[in-house]
Amino acid sequence: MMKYNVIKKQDTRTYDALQGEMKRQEEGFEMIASENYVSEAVLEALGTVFTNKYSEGYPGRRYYGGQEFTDTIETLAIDRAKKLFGAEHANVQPHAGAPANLAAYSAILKPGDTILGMDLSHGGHLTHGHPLTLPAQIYRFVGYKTEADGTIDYKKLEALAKAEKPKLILAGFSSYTRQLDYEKITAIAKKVGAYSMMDMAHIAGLVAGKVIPSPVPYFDIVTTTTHKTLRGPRGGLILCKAPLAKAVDRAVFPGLQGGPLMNTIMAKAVAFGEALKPEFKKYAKQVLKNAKVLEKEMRKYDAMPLFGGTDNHMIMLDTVKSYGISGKEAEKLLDAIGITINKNVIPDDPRGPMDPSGIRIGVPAVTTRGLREPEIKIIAQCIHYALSSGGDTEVISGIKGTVKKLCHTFPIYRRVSSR
Ligand code: DSN
Repeated sequence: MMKYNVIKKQDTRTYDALQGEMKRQEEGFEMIASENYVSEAVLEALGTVFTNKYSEGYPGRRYYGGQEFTDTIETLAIDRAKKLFGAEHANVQPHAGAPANLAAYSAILKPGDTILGMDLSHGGHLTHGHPLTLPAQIYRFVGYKTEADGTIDYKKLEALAKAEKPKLILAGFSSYTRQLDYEKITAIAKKVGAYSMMDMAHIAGLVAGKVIPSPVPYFDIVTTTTHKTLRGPRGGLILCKAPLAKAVDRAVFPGLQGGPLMNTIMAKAVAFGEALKPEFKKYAKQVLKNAKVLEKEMRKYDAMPLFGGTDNHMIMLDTVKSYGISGKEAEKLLDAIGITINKNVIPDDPRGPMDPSGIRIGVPAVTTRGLREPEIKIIAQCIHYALSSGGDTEVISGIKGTVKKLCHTFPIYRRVSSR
């Protein structure tokens, strides 16, 4: 692990905050479904001199000189992304998921066009049409919802598509736990003459590890972040069919962004290289197993996971129904025992997003740390007892001790560096 001695000497305030964050990460379990622990190689790449370089344009077509090594790095990242996902084209420059989505929309749509996307409270994402976002001011979003059993009724989706005549049908989610039927969604898009796009940010690592079906062969465009299950640096990625390559590249630069973050692109190349290794398949498989165990254990405690269970890396719980407390209260109780999760809206949540009815719990990060089925059972027990504790300080401090002990058995960076 890096020592950060120069920062320590030069700037104690930022150094102290860094030490605090390192300790926080080591002594607690990260169970926010969208987070993970990158490898030391990815961390090193983020701190390289590539951060000094301006590289507007694309490999072989840059606006400034001195690009022989940035071109090598970006070409490596592109080639590895294409290989990893079997994609016809990859753009590795989006700074994050939101700009990747906005660039993708602008590559194929005109302002005012209609997009059919998943309703936020049913698992969709802010960038899929929340009224407070820029995309929602540019395009007309119509939401589709899940059914009471947690599935999507594709006949209803088709009827909605026929009525609304979208130019784009958007799949993807940030808090939906079931497998989507890519074939059905893209067939509906074809029927109504719409483009199809999947935001696979949450499940990209599971797709890369080939433990769930890939949307890449089906959709015109697939966007993702690189830092969730994919375990790379914070960043975005757009994959698309060859005929859309030019439009996508133009939409990213100069359409939306300026200079790419070359240190991040190096870290993406490193992470894609890691995801191409056989060990990553094992990791992805274990993520699925751990999530299933978490689901089963919570069921034993009568805390019923939403959407009928999980097919991916996370579960959703209605804490009001299961424990008589809001998602915000649940988040606070779990924070107190050293397990970080996030409060989350549930389908058609009667409560607001700052104090919703549920929580989302994910296992990608703890799986990177080395936790397997027996430890997930302990974690489930800790979660259940904390949520049932009524905030009793003795109970909370007892569970916190158990969590801390388990954390010491599974240090983050010794494990990551040896994988
Ligand atoms: N904030 C991410 C998540 O937690 O799902 C999505 O952008």
